Amino acid sequence: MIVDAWVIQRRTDGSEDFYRNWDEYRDGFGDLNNEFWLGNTNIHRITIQGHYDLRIDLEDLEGSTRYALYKDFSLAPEQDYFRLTVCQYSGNAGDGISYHSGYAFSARDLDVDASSDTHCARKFKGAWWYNSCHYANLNGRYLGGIHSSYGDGIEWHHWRGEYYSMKTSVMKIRQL
Ligand SMILES: [Ca+2]
Repeated sequence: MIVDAWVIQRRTDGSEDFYRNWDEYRDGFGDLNNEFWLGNTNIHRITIQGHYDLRIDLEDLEGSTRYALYKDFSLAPEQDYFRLTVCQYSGNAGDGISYHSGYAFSARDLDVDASSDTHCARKFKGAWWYNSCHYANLNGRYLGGIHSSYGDGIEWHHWRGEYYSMKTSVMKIRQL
């Protein structure tokens, strides 16, 4: 049986800058063997082929791991700002992503989030399907554990909160 599976994001060591513009997130960037974003156009094209699960694996600096799993992951086309859809959380990390389902993708140079008075991508130094603003910021700065700035690291609200940046984040999709 051939399993159609893709890693769409990986953070491991801070070697890649993730504070980037819309076009770079659209087209993808980084090193496929290490840190990268696969690209929103690529992800959109993959996810319109069928039903995809999203699995997020997180690791903190103490070596603890957590995961979150969602069904029916898809991204809308670019003209709809790569709007996110996910359903049915399961896992042990807590549900950091349902809050972002239905929202457009914002980047450093494009604010299409749900907050009228905040440019969430700039405030939190990432690019994401920001609502107003986030319960997860996996494209934030690689800050390596506890940090004093608020919410701009690789954050996962329901596990380590907004002052702890993950050691590792991997986002994978898989067609069932
Ligand atoms: Ca805004």
